[in-house]
Amino acid sequence: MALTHSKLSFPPAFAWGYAAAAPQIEGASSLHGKGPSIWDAFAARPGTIHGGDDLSVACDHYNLYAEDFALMRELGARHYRLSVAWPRIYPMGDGAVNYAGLDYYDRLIDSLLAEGITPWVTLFHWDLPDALEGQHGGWRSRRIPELFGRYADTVVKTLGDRVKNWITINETVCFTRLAYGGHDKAPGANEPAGVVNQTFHHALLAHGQGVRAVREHGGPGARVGITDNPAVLVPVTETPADIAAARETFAWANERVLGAIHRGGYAPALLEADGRDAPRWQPGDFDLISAPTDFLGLNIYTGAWVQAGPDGRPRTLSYPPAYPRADSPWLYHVPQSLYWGPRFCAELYRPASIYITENGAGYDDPPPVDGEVHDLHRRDLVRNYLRELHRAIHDGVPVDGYFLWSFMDNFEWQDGYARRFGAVYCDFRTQRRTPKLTARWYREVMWANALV
Ligand code: GBH
Repeated sequence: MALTHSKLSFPPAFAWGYAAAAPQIEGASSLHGKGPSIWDAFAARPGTIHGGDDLSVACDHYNLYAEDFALMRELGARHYRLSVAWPRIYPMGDGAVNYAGLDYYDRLIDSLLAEGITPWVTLFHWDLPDALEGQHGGWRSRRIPELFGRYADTVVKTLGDRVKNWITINETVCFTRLAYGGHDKAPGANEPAGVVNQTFHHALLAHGQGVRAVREHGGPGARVGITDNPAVLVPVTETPADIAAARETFAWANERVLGAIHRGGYAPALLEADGRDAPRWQPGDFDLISAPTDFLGLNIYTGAWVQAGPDGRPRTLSYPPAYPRADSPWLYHVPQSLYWGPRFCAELYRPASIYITENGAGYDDPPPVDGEVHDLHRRDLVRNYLRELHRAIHDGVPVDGYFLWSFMDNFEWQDGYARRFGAVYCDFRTQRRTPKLTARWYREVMWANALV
C-alpha cells in the first residue's frame, strides 16, 4: 500500500511575513525629538499597565533594527508589517515636523530593503501624540483626522518611493470604543456611547485621509487598505441555517466600521439602534471614507460561536469554562475564525484582495533553556489556524498574504511585557533575541509555501 503525503500548498506569490508596531518594539520613547504618545502618558499613570511596565525601552528596536532585520531574513520572512510613530514625526501632533524622526524611518526602510524584505507600513497603530489628547480631546475631535491627513502626507511623500504597501489605521475598535469607552486602553476615558460613536466616525475619516494621501503622493504601484479586527462569528455546524445565522450576526457586529466604509454610509438600522447616540457627519465625509481601496487587512485571533436558535433566530453561545484559550484570556482557540472571517468579509464587502495582517497567540513563555524555547502550543495554534486559511483560499476567498503577530515578544499594551506573542523570544533585560520553535517551524512554512 503506497501512502501519500498530501501537501497543503498556498498560491504562488502568497505573501508571508511578520507584523509588529512601533510603540510596542521601538523604545527610545523620548529620543531625538519624539513627543509623548497617549500610551506613554497612560503608562505613567499608576495601575494602568501590568507590572508597572512602560514603553520607554521595549525591545530597543529603535537602535537594534539592523540586527533585527538580519535575523528576520535568516528566519525566512520576505514581508514585514511595521508602523510609523506619529509622535516621532510630529512630536506635538501638529506644528513643525521632526526631521530626525523622518530620517529614522528612512534608514529603517533602507535597512529592511537591503535584507530583501518588503515593507508594509501602518500609519497609525494607536500611538496618538499626547498633545492632541490635551489640546483637542484626541479622537473625540474632528481635528484629529485632519491632522492625521497632514501627517500621512508627510510620511507617504518621504517613504513613498520605496514603500508600496500602506495600511491606514489599525483596529478601529481598539483605539475608539475600548480606549474612549473603557478604561484599559489609552486614554482610558470611560466616555458614554454618544462620544464613543463619534470617535469611530473620526477614525473612519482618518482612514479616508490615509487613502487620499497614498493616492496623491504614493507614486506608481502604491496600494492602500485599512486593517480591521472584525468580530468573527463562526457557525457551530457548517450547515445552511447556522452559516446564515453566523453571517447575519457578523454583518451586524461589523456594521459600524466595515459596513459603513463599504456601504458608503451608516446603515439605517444602526442609526436607529444608536438613537440619540448616533454619530454626526458632514456632507462629503463618506466620499472620503468610502473611497475605493486595494485590499482589506484583517487581524483575526479568535471568534465566537453562533447557531440558529430554537426560534430560528441567531444565538451566540458563551464559552464553557473548559474551552481552550491562550494565556491572553480573550484568545479562545477558534481556528475556523480564519475561514469564516475572511469568507464573510469577501461575501459582504467584496474586497479585491484580503491580507491577514495579524494572527498569533499570547503566552507567558518561560526563558530559553540551552538557547531553545519549545513553544509547541503556539506552533500548534498557528498551524490549526493556517489549515483553515488554506481551506478559505481553496474555496475561492481572495487571501493573498499572512503576517504572523509578532516577530518578537514586545509591549503587549495593558498586559505589559509578561504576555508574549513573539516567534522570537526577547529578554527585555539583555535585549538578547532567541528564535522559538515556532520561528523555526514558520521558516519552513514560508520556504515551502505550504503547511509543514
Ligand atoms: C492586536 O490587538 C493589536 O493590533 C496588537 O497591537 C496586539 O499586540 C495584538 O493584537 C495582540 O493582542 O475586551 O477583554 O474582550 C488584538 C485585538 C482586541 C484583543 C480587543 C483584545 C479585547 C479583549 N484585541 N480584545 S476584551
